[in-house]
Amino acid sequence: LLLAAPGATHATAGRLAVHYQPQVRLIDGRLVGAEALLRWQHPRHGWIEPGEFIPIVEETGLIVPLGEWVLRQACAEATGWPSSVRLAVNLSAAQLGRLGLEAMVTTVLADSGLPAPRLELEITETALMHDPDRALACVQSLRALGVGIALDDFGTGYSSLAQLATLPVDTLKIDRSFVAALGREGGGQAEAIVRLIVQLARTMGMHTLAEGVETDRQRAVLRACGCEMVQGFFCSAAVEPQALRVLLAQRGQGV
Ligand code: G
Ligand code: G
Ligand code: MN
Ligand code: NA
Repeated sequence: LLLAAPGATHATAGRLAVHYQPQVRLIDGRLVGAEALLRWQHPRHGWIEPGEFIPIVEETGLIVPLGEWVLRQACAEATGWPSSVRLAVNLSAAQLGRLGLEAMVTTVLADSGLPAPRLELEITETALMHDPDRALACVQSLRALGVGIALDDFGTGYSSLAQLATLPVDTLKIDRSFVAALGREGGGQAEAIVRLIVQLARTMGMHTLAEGVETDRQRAVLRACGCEMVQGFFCSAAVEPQALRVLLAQRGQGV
């Protein structure tokens, strides 16, 4: 993996690339954003999903330079998108705890020319709870730059409602485990939870985005629940930058 890292030239390690998964607004089907997702193209094993290597990268601390590289790539790419399309980038817990994150984000935005409000940084509930005070200060400083904050995998962590109320979060990303159960036998409980999350988000002035939407049935239930945006295989898997540009040209006016 080290040999696949940016700047390395070892021929057999393959290369890292950033792919983009569309985020679609339910009321009009418009493509309103895209999440940057790291991919490792291995010469023999093909595309390797980050779930398989991000944990290792986090253990070694390599996630800090790699995370910066992803942000740079993605911000540069997003400057070519219509201004109505936002870019979402994942931050790991290790990045969140580091001094200098705010300066790094400021520099990358300035270098790319991407306006801060077009960037949304995704933080998992778990990463926030690791050191809540520090995370809160960090999130506040990022928001002061004008960057949006999304709470990733929401509903799977243990953040209390009191903590949520103090967090300056723009978007709740409803975890795919709830979405997977929607429209299925016994999916009523998941639907009730989704409704509660949407209500909670509204009360706190946050947007809602459901992840892992795979079927039209799920999309319809989510819409009925008042969820604003969806992301998942039903709309599109993460695609290469060029393919996203094609989607934006074709479907930017409605999917
Ligand atoms: O694409 P896949 O489902 O395999 O992604 C698995 C996990 O890897 C997801 O939780 C996703 O948030 C994370 N991930 C993907 N790209 C990045 C990245 O650039 N930085 C960080 N920190 N996590 C990422
Ligand atoms: O945790 P995070 O949301 O950052 O992870 C995003 C990952 O989820 C991506 O790596 C992508 O491969 C995966 N993913 C995207 N859409 C779907 C989907 O509809 N179903 C499932 N099971 N996984 C998805
Ligand atoms: Mn994410
Ligand atoms: Na997620």
